[in-house]
Amino acid sequence: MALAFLDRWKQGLAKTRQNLQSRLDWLRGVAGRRLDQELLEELEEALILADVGPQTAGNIVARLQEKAAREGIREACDLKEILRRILVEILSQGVPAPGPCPQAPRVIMVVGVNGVGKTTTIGKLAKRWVDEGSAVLLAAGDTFRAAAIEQLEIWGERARAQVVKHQSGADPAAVIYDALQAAKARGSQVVLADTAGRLHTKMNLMEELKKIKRVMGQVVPTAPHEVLLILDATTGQNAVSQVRLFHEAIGVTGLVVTKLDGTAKGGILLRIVDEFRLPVHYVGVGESPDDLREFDPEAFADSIL
Ligand SMILES: Nc1nc2c(ncn2[C@@H]2O[C@H](COP(=O)(O)OP(=O)(O)OP(=O)(O)O)[C@@H](O)[C@H]2O)c(=O)[nH]1
Ligand SMILES: [Mg+2]
Repeated sequence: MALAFLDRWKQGLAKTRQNLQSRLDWLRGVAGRRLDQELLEELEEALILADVGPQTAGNIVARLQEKAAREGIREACDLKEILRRILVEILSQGVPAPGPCPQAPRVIMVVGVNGVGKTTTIGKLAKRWVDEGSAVLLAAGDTFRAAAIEQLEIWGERARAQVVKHQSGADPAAVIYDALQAAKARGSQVVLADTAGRLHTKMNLMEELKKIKRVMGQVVPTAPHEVLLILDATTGQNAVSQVRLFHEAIGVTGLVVTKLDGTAKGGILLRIVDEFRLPVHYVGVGESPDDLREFDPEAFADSIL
């Protein structure tokens, strides 16, 4: 892996690393100690404090015990290396990232609560894919928040992607319908559909999202090909209930974790992947167009150890 890339990872995850490191500081002093119950309890506690959550912390310690027993390790000197292997195992699980979609347009529905970075992530993805040569169309499905449509248009210009929009307050499902029709007519390869994070009407957000999903399927029978849930890493444990809510309602296929540059709570990511078996496709490490990284379990594990 390119060194520069690892450096960017490490920069973005500096706070998470500091947090985990300060708590796992004893890792450096454990060389002579026995890998016993007391040590495992200390580790479990450190992991919980780093936002990994009790269930996943327990899982990590159980795996560690199992590996240590199998490999005949009785001393703590190799702890860091075993821990690293376990973190990579956990972060690599879940269904694999979807391959290229043979049927164009590939329709990606982007969801998440308000302010997590949906529109920004759409802009970053659009820029990346347009730069790679794809025709990308953005659907302004958030018709509720003031200025949401303009924000998407700015990203569209920046990324050189087309934008399909209606007026503010219009029916989001109707926007999505038109966007998918336009994508078919214009031969777009990818559609990124923005959605609201909160509604000001009586309609329940989940019902609205289900409706959008149905409408997508009416225009392109296999759509949506992906439902990307955006999570803000700084929300910590709250992200867990968001995953549950969206996954149960509309079936999430993958995650993007934003704002990892500004948080000490990257440990939450371990918990979510472990509990929901959902893959993290990308992470956001800043606000500019290039601050989106493909998720790399090994680099992530290295960054926090
Ligand atoms: N530092 C940092 N800021 C980010 C990142 N991603 C998004 N942001 C910022 O988070 C704020 C909210 O981003 P939006 O993209 O508007 O979020 P949203 O989910 O579309 O919000 P709503 O449309 O209100 O639901 C903006 O100020 C973004 O610049 C990231 O990875 N790092
Ligand atoms: Mg938005």
